[in-house]
Amino acid sequence: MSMFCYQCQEAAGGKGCTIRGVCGKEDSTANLQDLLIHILKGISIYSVEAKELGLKLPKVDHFVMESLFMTITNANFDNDAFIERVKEAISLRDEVRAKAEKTGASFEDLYDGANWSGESEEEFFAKAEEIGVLETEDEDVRSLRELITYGVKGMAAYAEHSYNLENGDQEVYDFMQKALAATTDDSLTADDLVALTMETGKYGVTAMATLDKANTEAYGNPEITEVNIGTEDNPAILISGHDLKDMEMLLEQTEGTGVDVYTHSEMLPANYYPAFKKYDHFVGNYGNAWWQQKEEFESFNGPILFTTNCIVPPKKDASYRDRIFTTGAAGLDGATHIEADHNGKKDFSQIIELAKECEAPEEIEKGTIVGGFAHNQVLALADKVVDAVKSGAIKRFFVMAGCDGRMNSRDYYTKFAQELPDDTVILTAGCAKYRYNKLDLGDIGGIPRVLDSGQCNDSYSLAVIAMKLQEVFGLEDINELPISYNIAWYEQKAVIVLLALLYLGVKNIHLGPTLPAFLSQNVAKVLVENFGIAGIGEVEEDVEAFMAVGS
Ligand code: FSO
Ligand code: SF4
Repeated sequence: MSMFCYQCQEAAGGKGCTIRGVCGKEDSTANLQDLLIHILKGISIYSVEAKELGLKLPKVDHFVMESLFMTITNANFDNDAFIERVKEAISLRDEVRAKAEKTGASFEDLYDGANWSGESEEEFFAKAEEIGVLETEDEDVRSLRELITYGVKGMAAYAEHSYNLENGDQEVYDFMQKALAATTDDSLTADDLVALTMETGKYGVTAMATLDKANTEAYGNPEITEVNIGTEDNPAILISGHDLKDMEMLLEQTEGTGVDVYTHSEMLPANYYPAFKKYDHFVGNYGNAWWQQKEEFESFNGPILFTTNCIVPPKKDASYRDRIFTTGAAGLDGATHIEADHNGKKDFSQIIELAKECEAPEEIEKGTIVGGFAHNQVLALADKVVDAVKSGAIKRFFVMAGCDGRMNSRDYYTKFAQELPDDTVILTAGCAKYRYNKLDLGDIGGIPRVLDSGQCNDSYSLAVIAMKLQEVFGLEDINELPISYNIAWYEQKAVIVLLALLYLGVKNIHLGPTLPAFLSQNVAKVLVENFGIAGIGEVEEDVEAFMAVGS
């Protein structure tokens, strides 16, 4: 079986994975994911038309969103889950087509994904050989179609978290389907697709703003917090991923059971929310970014709950293999998946029971790290920050949001943070922070030099902060601010964050450790010429070049 995937930063050889994913994705899983996307595009062709005729399709909205999320890098490695999804997708597609036709729509010369049907696993695998990313022959059109699709995947992840908090966004659902359908339209020119890429950024901003609202309405505004990174003596559960609703349910259900809760990787920012701080058994954060899970899950000793990516498939002899649970869009062959009931409630009792039989976590470090600088907290300190900029105490801000990853070249970001002059402040979000959040970089008049606003979706907070500073300083253009952007990317949520920043007018973003494999030379050229997108180079030269801007 062959495969082709180039959606993340680890794409083999900087080109694409063709035998097995560097992420651990099997060729069979990659093929099922491609087939699912193929049918989702078919569903979208019908749903766009049906919605124009006035139909409401909440089932489609949720199905398309959740399915997109399942195909994100490191989210789901469970073939059975994808086989089931493809079957459901085919039946939902046919249902939507029938509904649209009843309302008067007619369809001709349709995209294959809008017509093709199969029932068995064998048929699915045979079909998957014919479709996928490479079926678009023109390299530039393919590049733009994939850039849009990956942006929409990232958007779907954020929209799903909002949905779980009963904060849906109809325009975001509609756009995801419109964009998927547009990637099948051969009449669209490269210019049309560039315009659609920008529109993807626009809806990315909406999706992140909605999630910010959903999270803060439910759990309060993140506040400055010293997060414990040591351990206690009780058995415990480690929760990873991004879904705060899952976090809430786990804390509620573990209360009074004698089982503690720790966050891992992207769940760290849960520690900053007032609603979660009230739980005494919520001890703190254990370990580092997702890619260090193999060692850290061994020493944690207790069960691990993945609410989203990033999962690293465990080795066959990994001691923690049987301690892994997944929920939502996450999935792993052999792990127990916890489904929500029809009210969205999840029963985590089997995880809690398992935890009680496990040893307490082994302490791997001690101390605290500071975070919680989302927009509300930073704006509460606005006078102090503005004064520090006016007096020259803060010379420049560096937005270093995004992802961490296992490539050695990501050392660049640790060294870059160390090399930055003392009169600079790092604004971060996402798991990228683990490259420098335990370095003691000090503070500037009480303002820490690393301000962590939260998860990758909280990059939205960084944009709000920038827009507020623009207003305070009375600047016409956001790019006149003393802010540089040196962003680390890994998967498709970082793609939507990037497109959102471009939509907001941010220019000269540096992206590393490598540029996306899915950017063709011509598409990369458009991004360089219109937005000043650049890669990274050597640490010292880059720091010097960034500091020279505007001085
Ligand atoms: Fe990281 Fe993984 Fe948040 Fe991503 S844990 S890499 S961009 O899933 O979503 O930052
Ligand atoms: Fe390769 Fe990334 Fe695709 Fe995994 S998600 S198969 S590492 S390009």
